[in-house]
Amino acid sequence: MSSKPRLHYYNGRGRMETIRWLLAAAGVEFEESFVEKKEDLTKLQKDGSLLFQQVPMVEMDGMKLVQTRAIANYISTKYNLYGKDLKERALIDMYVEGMSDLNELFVMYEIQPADKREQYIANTMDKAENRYFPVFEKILKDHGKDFLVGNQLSRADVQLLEIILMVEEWKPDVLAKFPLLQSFKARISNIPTIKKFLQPGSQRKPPPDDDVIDKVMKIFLCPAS
Ligand code: GSN
Repeated sequence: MSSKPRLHYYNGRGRMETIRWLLAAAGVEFEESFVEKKEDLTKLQKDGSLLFQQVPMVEMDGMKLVQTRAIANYISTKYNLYGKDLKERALIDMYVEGMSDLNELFVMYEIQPADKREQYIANTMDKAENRYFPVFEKILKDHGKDFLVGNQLSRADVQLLEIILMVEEWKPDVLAKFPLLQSFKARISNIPTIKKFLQPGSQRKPPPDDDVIDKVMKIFLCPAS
């Protein structure tokens, strides 16, 4: 039997992408079972695999883990991406919760009606540029180290890089005003496990296209027939 974690989700970013990033950063190989249609979700729900009838779900270490935050916390703790003490962990939690709020806007993009998407993304970019990125630029400046917290890689660094790259897909020059975020991006992208994840052919998912959005709508939003 395989001992690799198995990720159950649709073949797109959504809430699972951060989990993929954290495992990849930790150098952990994983397998994926894609929920392709409503029946795949119904099957997982009926066989009792999903505590709250929802994905993401990750099978690892003999558990069927659900709830994105709980999964990310477990992986971060297990692979030493969660700071060296309680205070570092508190900082990481604050930073990561801010990133999650921004990330959630991208997750929700996938369920916006077509005629609302342009305005929705403009609002999201405004939040990134004027609320969140200035905060992380300042944190790097005040801390004066290579990483957001302490002196070693944490989930905060991994999740910030994930979100920077996502925002850049919509606005390539978004870091122009943020020199420390530019050097942070270069530095963290160059960590071998992360560099590998950024190569084509990795399990990193592309931005959602119309097909993925259509599939997500059919699996999660349409009532079962
Ligand atoms: O963060 C979490 O894992 C949960 N608090 C929310 C998970 C969730 O909303 N899952 C949806 C899929 S949309 N994005 O991940 C889901 O599985 N819905 C199916 C249902 O029947 O509720």
